[in-house]
Amino acid sequence: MVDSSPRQDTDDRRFMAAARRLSLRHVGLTAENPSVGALIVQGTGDGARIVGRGVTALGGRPHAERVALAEAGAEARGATAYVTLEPCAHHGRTSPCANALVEAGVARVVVGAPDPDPRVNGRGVAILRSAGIEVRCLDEAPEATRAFEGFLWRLRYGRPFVTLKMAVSADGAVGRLGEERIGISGPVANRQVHLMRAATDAIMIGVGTAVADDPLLTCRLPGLFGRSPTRIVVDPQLRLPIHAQVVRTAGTVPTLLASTKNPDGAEAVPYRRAGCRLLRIAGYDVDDLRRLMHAMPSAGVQTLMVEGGPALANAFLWAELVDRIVVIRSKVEIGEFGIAAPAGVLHPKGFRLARRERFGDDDWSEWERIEPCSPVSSPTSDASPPFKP
Ligand code: AOF
Ligand code: ZN
Repeated sequence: MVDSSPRQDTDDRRFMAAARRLSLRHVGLTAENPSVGALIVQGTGDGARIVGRGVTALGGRPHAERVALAEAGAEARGATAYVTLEPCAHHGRTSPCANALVEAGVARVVVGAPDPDPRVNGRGVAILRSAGIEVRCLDEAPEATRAFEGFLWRLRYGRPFVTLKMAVSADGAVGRLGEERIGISGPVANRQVHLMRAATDAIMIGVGTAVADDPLLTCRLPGLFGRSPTRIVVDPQLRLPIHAQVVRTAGTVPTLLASTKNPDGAEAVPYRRAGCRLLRIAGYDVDDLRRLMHAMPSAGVQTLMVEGGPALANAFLWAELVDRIVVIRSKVEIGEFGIAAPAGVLHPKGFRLARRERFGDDDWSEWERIEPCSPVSSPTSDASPPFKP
């Protein structure tokens, strides 16, 4: 790392934070490509001026640096570029971003996080340095990678980044036995959940929740319906009612059923006719869940929200497949026949509190995994308990 003066350090952190905010705009909209932010800045301190800004374009191309350099034009010469991810070093539809920065005459590049893509992986920084450009790689803070954690998880672990979300009543319940959906979280927290859905590739629930609650699982914030993620129902025996909301709307919002049944078999036909896709699972123990997770990237899923059912939640926790837990504690009391929240959600072990907010009457806390997860893993052969979705 290149030493930098305190003043330069202040500039670097300030502009990197701005580049990160910019990158959030296209999260979930750049296919398997990460949403990257780039700023081109002339001058320092009070005299600093942003002359170019870019975020990875919708669909993943052009890359952020290209967009920012195009805006900066000749003003890129001698400037500092802030990029949230190491500039690429491979030839795609265009030449590498690292070369584009060199050609534009940028003097300094500040990088927010290394790119683990084997085609890049340090080569981007090497191209810059060998052209005499000063490169500073900022220490990787948790917020550094938030905009592209799904991309990182696909490359590092071969599975999506998994967020487990649960609304828990004041008396520790997630619902009431034998009853349909009970509103536990309030409207303000619910809007936050819908915002999370808009930035997520897929939501997963178990068939038990799909039958009991008949949820729609879309993003219903004004103007954001089109950002609704793929709905995935773990339904080993295909017992989801054909008139369930997720099936009826499968023509407009992608719906995937994970089932042990033959996707081409007779039982699958009505679901397929309704527009659902079927993904075959061998069974429904924890190893099958791991296998299912490893099949997700090729189904276009790099970020996954697990939204339903204590059984599914427990299975994910048991399998150590949870990367972030979002717990919404409400003041509502469920009382008799309450379905207890998983202990791993009430007292997350191996997680640290990363964020805490008050949304309306609800307490919202986000817990992030402390230990890195195991490397790209195939499922273990240890016997693991089955889960009943
Ligand atoms: C950058 N800037 O804005 C993004 C980058 O399929 P391609 O050719 O678009 O390359 C995808 C790879 O490029 C992706 O895996 C990641 O390594 C990098 N993404 N790189 O310089 C960007 N989005
Ligand atoms: Zn690039």
